[in-house]
Amino acid sequence: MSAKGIRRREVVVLGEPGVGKTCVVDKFLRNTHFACYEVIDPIGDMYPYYFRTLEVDGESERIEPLDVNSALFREQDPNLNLGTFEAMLSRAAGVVLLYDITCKKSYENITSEGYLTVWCNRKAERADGEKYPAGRQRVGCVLVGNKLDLAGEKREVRSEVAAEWASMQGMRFYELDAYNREAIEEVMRDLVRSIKKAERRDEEDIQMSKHTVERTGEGTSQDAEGRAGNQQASQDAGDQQPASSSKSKEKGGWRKSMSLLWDALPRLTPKAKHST
Ligand SMILES: Nc1nc2c(ncn2[C@@H]2O[C@H](COP(=O)(O)OP(=O)(O)OP(=O)(O)O)[C@@H](O)[C@H]2O)c(=O)[nH]1
Ligand SMILES: [Mg+2]
Repeated sequence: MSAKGIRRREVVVLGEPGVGKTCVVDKFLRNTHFACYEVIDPIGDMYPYYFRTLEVDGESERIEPLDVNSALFREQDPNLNLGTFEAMLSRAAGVVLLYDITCKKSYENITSEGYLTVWCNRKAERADGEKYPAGRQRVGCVLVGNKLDLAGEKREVRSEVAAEWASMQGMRFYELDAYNREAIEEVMRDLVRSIKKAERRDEEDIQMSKHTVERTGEGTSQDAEGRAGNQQASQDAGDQQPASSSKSKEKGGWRKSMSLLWDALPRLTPKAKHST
């Protein structure tokens, strides 16, 4: 919370290369037109514009978007300090999962590995040491298909398919293009709502688990709580749930840990997911 009572919301715009992350963020922050897009110096040029304050349901929210390339997490470039990007995902209050409606692969990747990457990097406990009963800290999330202006000739991802996936994860879904600042603002407003809901659910879980411990005089298993939470979340639209309580990057590397997580998560892989 800032001095004036305005809450800071660090949000990550996550997506494959070329989906329009920078254009969307730039439009939101500076209202510049993506046709004039050029590579900008993130410190010298972007820094003065790194946040915008929006009114959301009568409250001022300071939104600080960071754009992150989801391909970085699987490329394993030894020259890259992946920790910086993992920290962004761990810290973020919310995530915009962005894909390009003219590129099926960008949709497939963000709704599988991209989304799992978010969960893998969420915190297991709060700063005060209190563990998240669901296994990981929840995150506000929305799914967004960009480049809607090209839908006529080039669409590769049907909106119904993306909408169904988003609804199964309990998140809102939008299609827009980087020309449309109002639509991007609406996405950010909904993301703030999703963030608030995620925070509320985490708090409720913690209170509930304290209550259970007081009543029974003993703790409950972390795994069992995580699974119970997942079942609840799949029935509860508008709420996302941590993917798994095990962060097993150490054993067998990124691909192996991803596939282990994936196997453990049937609810994240609806059969119709990739039938675009
Ligand atoms: N037609 C159309 N083109 C877009 C839109 N958004 C972005 N583009 C174009 O898509 C290309 C990639 O946009 P970027 O914003 O650089 O994409 P990015 O996701 O930041 O890409 P990386 O930084 O390489 O990961 C640019 O040529 C943009 O002009 C859109 O809504 N419609
Ligand atoms: Mg970019």
